[in-house]
Amino acid sequence: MSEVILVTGASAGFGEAIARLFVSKGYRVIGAARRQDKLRDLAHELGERFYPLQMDVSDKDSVDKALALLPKDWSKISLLVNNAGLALGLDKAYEADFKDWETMIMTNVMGLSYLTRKLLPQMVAAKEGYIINIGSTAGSYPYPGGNVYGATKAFVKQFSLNLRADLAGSHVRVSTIEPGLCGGTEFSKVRFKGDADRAKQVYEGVSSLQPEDIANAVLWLFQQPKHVNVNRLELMPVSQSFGPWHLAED
Ligand code: NDP
Ligand code: 8X3
Repeated sequence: MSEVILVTGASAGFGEAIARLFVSKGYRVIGAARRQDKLRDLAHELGERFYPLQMDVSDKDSVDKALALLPKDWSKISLLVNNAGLALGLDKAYEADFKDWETMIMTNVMGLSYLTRKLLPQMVAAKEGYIINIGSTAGSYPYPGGNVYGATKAFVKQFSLNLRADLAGSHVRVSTIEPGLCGGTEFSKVRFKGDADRAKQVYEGVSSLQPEDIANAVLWLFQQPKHVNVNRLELMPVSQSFGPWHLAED
């Protein structure tokens, strides 16, 4: 039986690309997300090496119940990819919607923490396993309107480093992948609440990263020798770079 990876947010974007790539390489993939229809379509396409698992990562009960439903031969997970996440809005902090902040924190911070806490004990007991968390350049570099989204991704980065400290000697690996601008996903459509035109403008005229680039990074990390731990992997499209200091007039 081939190794099992669990990827959250498998119904779109990075998660879907990760599922496709790992199945094509012979692994078995549990794909988790809320939208069952999307997971079913993917299961239809990918066949018996893909196991669709409906869950809302922001709801601990939903995570617990979904994981409890896994058949025994799918329950030893070699790699957890905490990918489910979202940005909502691009408003300044003094104008942003509290509900959006709560949803981002519950999904990007608590969702990732629930899955990690649930699956770590079996990895520690087995003295092997790997957790790859999807952070973002937004967790390192601030931008206007990035307020809580960027802060949730800073959490992802620091939580992952702190996990490394707790897991020393356990042989369990932890990495963060921190991508910059990446097109070909639903990310901006979700951020702009379904405004497809505004979402499209984000990527116009730029060769942005693509979901397959992130999937390749996940596979590369997973296939490194077991004594190697890449702590952080930051990726940007070549056309993305840094802004100068911003000085506001008094
Ligand atoms: P998409 O919007 O295309 O995909 C997000 C996935 O997360 C979907 O499958 C969605 O599934 C799932 N998801 C969202 N909320 C929940 C929830 N509560 N429970 C379970 N699943 C959930 O975005 P991307 O693929 O672009 O983003 C994936 C990750 O990468 C995110 O964490 C994002 O912050 C990060 N990222 C994205 C970048 C980009 O430029 N695109 C750059 C850097 C990081 P469903 O709606 O079916 O539940
Ligand atoms: C997504 C990249 O720059 O839109 O994490 O925040 S960005």
